[in-house]
Amino acid sequence: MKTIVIAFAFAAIGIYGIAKAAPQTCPGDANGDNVVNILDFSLTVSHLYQGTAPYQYGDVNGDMIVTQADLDIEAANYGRVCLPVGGLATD
Ligand SMILES: [Ca+2]
Ligand SMILES: [Ca+2]
Repeated sequence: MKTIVIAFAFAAIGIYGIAKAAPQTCPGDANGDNVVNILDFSLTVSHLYQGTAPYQYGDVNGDMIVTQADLDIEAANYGRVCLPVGGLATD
């Protein structure tokens, strides 16, 4: 049973890119890939008006619910590309 739960969790991450965004470093980045684009909108819209843990499933403002406010932040930052924490690799 534990293996099934872990496998499901990895599958969910693969499908939705659910990695936690770092709102302080990349506002509007819902899926944590350091780019604000249609994938972030898709993640947020698919969880609209759902409660969640902070900064998960499209909650980019951390208020634990996915709303229009999250979409507004994504829209305001659309196209933003952020450096990953620690900067770029040099080799
Ligand atoms: Ca993103
Ligand atoms: Ca929110």
